[in-house]
Amino acid sequence: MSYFAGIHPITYEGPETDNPLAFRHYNPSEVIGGKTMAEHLRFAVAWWHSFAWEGGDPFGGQTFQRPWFGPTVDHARAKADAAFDLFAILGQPYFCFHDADIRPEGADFAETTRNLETIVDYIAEKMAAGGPRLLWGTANLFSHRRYMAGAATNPDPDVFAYAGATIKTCIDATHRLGGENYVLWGGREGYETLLNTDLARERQQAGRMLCMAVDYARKIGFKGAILIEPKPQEPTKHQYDYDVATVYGFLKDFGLEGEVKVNIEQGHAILAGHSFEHEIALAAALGIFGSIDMNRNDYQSGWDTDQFPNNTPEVTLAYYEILKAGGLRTGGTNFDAKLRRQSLDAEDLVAAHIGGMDVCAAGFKRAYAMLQEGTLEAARHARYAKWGEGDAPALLTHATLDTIHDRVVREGLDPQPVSGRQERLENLVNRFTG
Ligand code: XLS
Ligand code: NI
Ligand code: NI
Repeated sequence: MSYFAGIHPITYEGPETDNPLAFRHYNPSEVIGGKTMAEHLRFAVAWWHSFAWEGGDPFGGQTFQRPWFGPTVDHARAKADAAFDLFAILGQPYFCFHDADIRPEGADFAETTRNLETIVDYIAEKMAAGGPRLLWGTANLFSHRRYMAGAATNPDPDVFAYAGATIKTCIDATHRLGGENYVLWGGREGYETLLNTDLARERQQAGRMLCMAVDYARKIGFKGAILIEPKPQEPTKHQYDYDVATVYGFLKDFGLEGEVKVNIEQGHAILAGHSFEHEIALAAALGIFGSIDMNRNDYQSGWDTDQFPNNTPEVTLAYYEILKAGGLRTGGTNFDAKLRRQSLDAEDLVAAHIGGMDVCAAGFKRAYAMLQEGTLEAARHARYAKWGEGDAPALLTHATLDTIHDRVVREGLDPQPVSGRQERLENLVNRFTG
C-alpha cells in the first residue's frame, strides 16, 4: 500500500478554499503571458530532503520512520515507489537527486555503481510510465567520511580520483534519465583552517575537476546545462564557491564562463550576506543564470535550515528578477527544503510542498503583474536616462581622463544630486505584494 494512501491528487481550488490539501494559487494549466504556470515555475521535488533525510539534528537522531529506510536495493526501490506516489499527488513536472539519495552505498566502488545503475533503471521505468522528468542530478561528495577533507580539493589524490569517478557515474545517470541540468555543489570544497591548507592548490584542483566534468558531459552528448551551486559556509568554514560573484571569477579563471552556469539557492544567498534577488540579478547580468533552489532559512539561526518558502513578498522579488532575465529556461524551482523534525506524517510532506508551490505561484503572479504594469522598470530606466544624452555615451567608449577633465573645466560642470525615490518604489512594490 502506498505510504501516501488516502491522499488524493492535489487540485487547484482558488484563493478562497479552506481545504488544506488544495492549491490556492498554483493552477498548473493557467496561462500567463503565453505559458502555463507549470511551464513558468518548473517545480521540482528534492529526493534528499523528502525521502532520504531522517529528521536528525545536532542533538538527536532520526525522528522519521519511513518504511523505505534501510540499506538494501529493495529499500531503495520502495523509496522510489514512495517518491513517485508523492509526485502523482503533487503533479509537479520535475524531481532532483544525488546518487546517495537513490541508491545504497555498496561494499566498494563497483558495487556502489551497480546499485546506482539498478535504481536508475528502475526510475527510468517509472518515468516511462508517466510522472515527472529529471530537472537535475548531482553527486553527493560530502556525506561519506572519505570526503571529510574535501572531494576535488582533498589533499589525497586518491580521494580526488574517487570523486572524479563518482561524478562520471552521476553524469551518466543524469544523462540516461534525460536530466535537463547537472549540478555541482561543493559540499566540502573549502577548508576549516589555513594552518593545514594550501588554498591555491585546492582551488586549482577544483578547477581541474570542473573542466573534466564539462569535457566528459559534452563527450557523451549530454545537452543539459552544467551548474555550480554557490554557498559561503556550512559544512566547511570557508567554501570556495562563496557566491555568484566568486563563482564567476572562478569560471573565468578556468575558461568555463561560457560552459557553466549557477544554481542559486535562497538560503545560501542569505548566508553570503546577499538577498536572493541580488544573486539572481547578478547571475543574469553576467550571463550565468541557470536555476534556483527555493527554500528559506531561519533568519536567527545563521545556518542553512532549508525550510519551505512561506514569504510571498520575498519570493515575488526573486521571480521579478527571473522574469527580467527571460525566465527559467533549462532551470526550475527546486524545493531544496525539508520538513521540521516534528512533522512526522505523510500528509506533512504533501502540505509542505503545497504551501511552497502556492507561495511561489502567488509571488510569480505578482512579479509578472509588476513587470507588465511597468512603472518600476520605467523608473529604473529614467534613473539612467542621461547616459543616452549628449557626450555621455562617449564616456564609456573613447573618452580619456584628460578629455573628460577638459570638458568638466570648459563646461563648469556642477552635477546636482537627484532623489533615488526608494520609499516610493517600495510603496509601489507593496501595491502588488501587500
Ligand atoms: C546544500 C545544498 C545541496 C545542493 C545539492 O546546502 O543546497 O542540497 O542543492 O547538493
Ligand atoms: Ni541546494
Ligand atoms: Ni543548501
